[in-house]
Amino acid sequence: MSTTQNFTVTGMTCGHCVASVTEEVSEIAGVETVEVDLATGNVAVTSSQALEDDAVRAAVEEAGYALA
Ligand code: 9UX
Repeated sequence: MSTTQNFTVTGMTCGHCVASVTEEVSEIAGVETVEVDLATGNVAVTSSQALEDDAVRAAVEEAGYALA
């Protein structure tokens, strides 16, 4: 059973930003899919377990961006 959680990332302005965030968030344990909407900054993450906000925050910051 997968769960979907949505986060808002600030600072993304191009497709390479999207790729970086997608790559980092995808590495979090349990994550199955990552869908990033560049226009809104929404990041929809499906995972096999609930994600800690701090884990997502760390991944987003590793990519060079921030959680709203
Ligand atoms: Mo695109 Mo994003 O050149 O920080 S990678 S703006």
